[in-house]
Amino acid sequence: VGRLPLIAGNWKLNLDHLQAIAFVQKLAWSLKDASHSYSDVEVAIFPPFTDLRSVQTLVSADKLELAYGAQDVSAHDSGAYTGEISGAFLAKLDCAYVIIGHSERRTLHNETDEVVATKVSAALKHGLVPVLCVGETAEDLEKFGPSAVPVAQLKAALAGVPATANIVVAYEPVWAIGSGKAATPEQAEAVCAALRAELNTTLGADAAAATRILYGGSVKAANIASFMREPNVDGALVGGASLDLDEFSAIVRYKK
Ligand code: G2H
Repeated sequence: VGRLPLIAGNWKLNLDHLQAIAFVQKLAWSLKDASHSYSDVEVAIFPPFTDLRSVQTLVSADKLELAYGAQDVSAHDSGAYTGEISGAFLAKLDCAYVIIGHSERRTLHNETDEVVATKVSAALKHGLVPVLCVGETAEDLEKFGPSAVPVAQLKAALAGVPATANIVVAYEPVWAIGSGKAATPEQAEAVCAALRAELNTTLGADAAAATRILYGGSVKAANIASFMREPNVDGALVGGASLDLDEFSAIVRYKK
């Protein structure tokens, strides 16, 4: 279908800037290893804010084919917002992406659909591609079935997003995050297909065809290929396994 698969590593609150430098150097070395080539996959990492300047320096100095972004962004550009980081600052560090609405932020930082929508607009305004996370809890799943909550979260986040916007959607069932219990490929495909149908309704056929939809939640080298075989899964958002160099390299080199 012409969508370039994206393998994205969400480091969460792990690896300080010195550890990030060592990790990115080793990752770059591993990805360049010609005996284990991979192709037609975009690789992105999402380190903590304080690592981004170091990552920018490494990527630009060594011309690495490695995209990166932040794990959150402020809805505001500047001003009296203690502790916030704006999209303008991230853009200056050459971030391509920013994760928005991760379930850990929705739950631990009370981010509502309205906040998420404002952050999506803020990211787009600064030329960042939002990696918009949606997903249902185990309770939602029981109450509303598999697609209702993720689709509603997507719909809410798209308010004010133009049809031509470049966004990535990540479907992360909350019950599969960090639990070691991934969704089945069939479950992931069903929700990703429903999300694409919503993109089609809200943004139109071109956006639905072009937008990458990732699966996230306990992705590892042993299960990545099974997800990538599904027609509506265009990549993965990887948490725990993205911190293990060999595991992450193996995920990037998945064979369908
Ligand atoms: C979901 C995922 C990364 P993990 O949070 O966004 O983490 O792969 O550890 O389940």
